[in-house]
Amino acid sequence: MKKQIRDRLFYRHPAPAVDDFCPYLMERRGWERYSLPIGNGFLGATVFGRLETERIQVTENSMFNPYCFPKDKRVHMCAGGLNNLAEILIDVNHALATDYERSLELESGEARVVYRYEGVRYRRTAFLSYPDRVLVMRFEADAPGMITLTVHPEIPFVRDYNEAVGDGCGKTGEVTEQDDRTLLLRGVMEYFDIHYEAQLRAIPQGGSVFSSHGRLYVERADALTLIFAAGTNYRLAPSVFMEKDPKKKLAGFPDPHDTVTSQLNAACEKSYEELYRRHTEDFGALYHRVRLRLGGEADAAVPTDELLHRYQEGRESRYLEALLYQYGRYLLISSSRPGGLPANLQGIWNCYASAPWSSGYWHNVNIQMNYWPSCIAGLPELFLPYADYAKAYMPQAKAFGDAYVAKYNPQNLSAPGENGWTIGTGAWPYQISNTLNLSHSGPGTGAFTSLLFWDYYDYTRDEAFLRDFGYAALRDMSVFFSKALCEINGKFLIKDSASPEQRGPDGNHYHTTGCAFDQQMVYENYKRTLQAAEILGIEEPILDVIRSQIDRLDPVLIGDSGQVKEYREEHFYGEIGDPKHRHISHLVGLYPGTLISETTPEWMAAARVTLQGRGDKSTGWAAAHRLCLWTRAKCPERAMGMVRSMLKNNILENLWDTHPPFQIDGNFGYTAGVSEMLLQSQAGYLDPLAALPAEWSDGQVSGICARGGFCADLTWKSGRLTGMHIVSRAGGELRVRTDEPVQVRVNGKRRTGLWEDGFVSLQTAPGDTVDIKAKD
Ligand code: FUC
Repeated sequence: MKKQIRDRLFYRHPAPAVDDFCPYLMERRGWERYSLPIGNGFLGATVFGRLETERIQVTENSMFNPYCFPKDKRVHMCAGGLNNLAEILIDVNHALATDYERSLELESGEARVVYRYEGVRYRRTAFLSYPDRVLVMRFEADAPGMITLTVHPEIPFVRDYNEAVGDGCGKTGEVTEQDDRTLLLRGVMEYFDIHYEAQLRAIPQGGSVFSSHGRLYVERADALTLIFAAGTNYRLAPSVFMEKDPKKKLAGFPDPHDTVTSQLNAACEKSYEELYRRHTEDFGALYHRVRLRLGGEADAAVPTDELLHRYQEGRESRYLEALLYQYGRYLLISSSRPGGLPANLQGIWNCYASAPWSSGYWHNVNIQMNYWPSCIAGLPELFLPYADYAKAYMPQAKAFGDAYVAKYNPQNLSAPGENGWTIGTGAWPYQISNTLNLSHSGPGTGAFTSLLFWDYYDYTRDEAFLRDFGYAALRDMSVFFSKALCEINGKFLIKDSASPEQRGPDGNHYHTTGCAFDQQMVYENYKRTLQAAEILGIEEPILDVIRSQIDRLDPVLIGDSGQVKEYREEHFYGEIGDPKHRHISHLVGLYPGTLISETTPEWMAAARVTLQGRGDKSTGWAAAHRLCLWTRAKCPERAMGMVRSMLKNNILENLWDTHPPFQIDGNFGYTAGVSEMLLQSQAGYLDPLAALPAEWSDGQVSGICARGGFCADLTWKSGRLTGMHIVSRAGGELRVRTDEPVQVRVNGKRRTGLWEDGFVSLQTAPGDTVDIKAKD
């Protein structure tokens, strides 16, 4: 039997030390390039695999200061934002080890280090357990009594430089001994009065342990388990967003001590083997839903950094392309779990005092991109943290809706809370921004967001979600637009409107009326609201307003270059703004929206002109967006060009995507785009191998999902679909595009007459399986 390869990243050397602790500069080489991330949606950790002093850096996503432009010019571009919780340093003193390997095991969610030192084989394993909510670090050796080490965790950025600036963003923190084997890390982030706590316990097998001066000394153990639990007094609740006084946002929420203590104690009652089993079962159940093989598996034997460098020199690797796909899924499983906060701009990993762009939730493309792969790549429930976040900020977003309508269209103002909701670009666990004073992105950002709720429903057909939250979110966004649109010459247009981050000739952000981004997003939201109302059997007055406005939005206008116009007033491509801008917001109706498709061939042709004009050369997430767009535009070789370009230009040695700096949106956008190269379903049917490039002529994917609640396995050879196995989870009509006639089996039984004019069509019941096979 062929040896099963494992999806893993591995290296023959520890993460090199390159100015790891420099808080002022966005130092990019050390932490973000070489450390390996693990996470459980509550905590993230990066593992360095070092031999002298191991470094495991831990992030907790509620440890925030406000985002602000610093008075201190030494800070890169912003101060505040997400803060580093802890650096767990472990003196091992094995500098002269041999046979070294460190790895990130994607299938089981663990970071491993193995090596030989003075004839003894050592092995370290670290994972962040979702079921047990703890970080587990295990040290083993193949000879007894060989584990001797010192653990000395640090709380970074205490006496923060911000204090000197006087902005109230101080951080206190102290490491003390709780008992002879447990350390306590406690402190306060002063601005939002965040109380944080972590406990770290050593459980040696054999040997001894004692604590002193904030350190744990382990001597001559046969094996050692370190267990780390952490939390803050943060709770995701509407009051956090509504409360204006930063010091009162968390008022009344319990100190984390009791929860952290019980999490630690509960984990310590379990054996290491049990903790490991519970973690790997949980992680693997999500990870194994999708499998992708594009060939080139011999490359699995090459260290990841070497494979990447080879690729960058022109020796491409189908294996690496598939691995990067799975890595996006791995990162989502690690950074976005029900009950936790959503994945931020860096997922759940940050070593700085001032994270790049504060590790915020940026709503003019970044946060949406984070969740684009969730449903199609078989991880729909990992989107729920964002839905929970939205539920919590909704009262504030509605208050912003009231303020917007009162300011710009007072004649349309209804009672407070009845003007719909709106959200600006910047958002964090403690506040969201409004659309009141237009800066660089129009109010379409709100519908860019609500589309996520529709897509979650459309893939899962989770009607309870639609009934309980999705519909209200879509409807209330429509209510907002119905009050915000201005009737101008028979059209309904957003005014003032802005295509994200574009600037006009004066160098300022360009403000206009009815730009394509805003109009397309209004259209998408209106359309989804009507569809959702029909599904739920709802009829209410707002639906008539939508019906009267939806055909007068001009969401797509074609210009003199044959392009989709970014602005109504533009004639030729690129006439206004930067023609090569990283944002490509006038194509949101192509992806993630569905307004521009093969059923609108003129618009589709215009979208290609625009994509061509924008150019493929771009930064991290923007390259990923181009990948998604070329894929929807059904240009497989252009999509492949973006796959190649991302691996050559935007991927770091640990396979994180860089903008620069590291932003995780690019990783997620890559996974979303590659998924759609293999299967699309936005046009009312499944389109297998929708944008399959020649380079991927043979392959297989299993567990990839489609709208309508379908899940599919695909096999193809020489660019031709040879087999497809579909499970209908929700029942309903199934249509599959296959240009050639095929054989069809439903629940194992041969059925004829289902293929006609390039489509297999049939009604399915929940649980039905459909097998489609090419005729030989
Ligand atoms: C958007 C982008 C920037 C950056 C930031 C986090 O504003 O335009 O390039 O990615 O988000």
